[in-house]
Amino acid sequence: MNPTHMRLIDAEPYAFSFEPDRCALLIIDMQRDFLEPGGFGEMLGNDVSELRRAIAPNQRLLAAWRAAGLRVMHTREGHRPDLADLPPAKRIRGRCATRIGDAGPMGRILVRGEAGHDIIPELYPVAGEAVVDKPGKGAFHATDLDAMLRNLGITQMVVTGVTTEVCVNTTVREANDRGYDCLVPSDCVGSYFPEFQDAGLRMIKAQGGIFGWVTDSTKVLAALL
Ligand code: C5J
Repeated sequence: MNPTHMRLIDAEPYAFSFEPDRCALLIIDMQRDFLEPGGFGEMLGNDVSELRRAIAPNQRLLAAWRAAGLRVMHTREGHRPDLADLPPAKRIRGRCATRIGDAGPMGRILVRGEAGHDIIPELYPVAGEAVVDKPGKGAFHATDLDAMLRNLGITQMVVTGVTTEVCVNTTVREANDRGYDCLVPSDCVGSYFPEFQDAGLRMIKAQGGIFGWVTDSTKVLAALL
């Protein structure tokens, strides 16, 4: 593929003008803490198997994106080992018996450097792919993501990962306010709640694409050939 050639991707509410050399694949929080038993997601009472259906489509998209030589970035939600970047309100939210920073089966919950904080092996970053550690739900809050994107000339993103209504939605909204165009492939994002999966995607594409565009991974893959 010629990365300088714009191509149209079938999407809702209308076709997305894909400019490969200006577009990053941003994979949000595909971490063991959210996708494997014993982590933060399960601690909050969720069934992690709901999220795991997004793994295979992400693997196919990531492989094609890498093969096309395009830019990939990953994010991880988590906190410093001393928890100095963890707002007390976030630590006690949910009033769970086990909290962020406590010991769990995959190490301290949502703490950087612990096994559970790491990205799942199926989507593990390779050399040259930026990994953005974020303390919040949005990938722009308290990170250097915006600076990296601007310095690299990135103006649009294909955003995938988990969860649809929390970190994916927050990031797409933050990106939109900063002037980036975001395309979300519905099969590459996941929610613990089917109704939030649906609503989270509808909120992005409603009102003429108020936050961005929604498609599915087969249409993005077709544009990468
Ligand atoms: C949540 C996330 N759901 N990555 N984080 O707490 O969506």
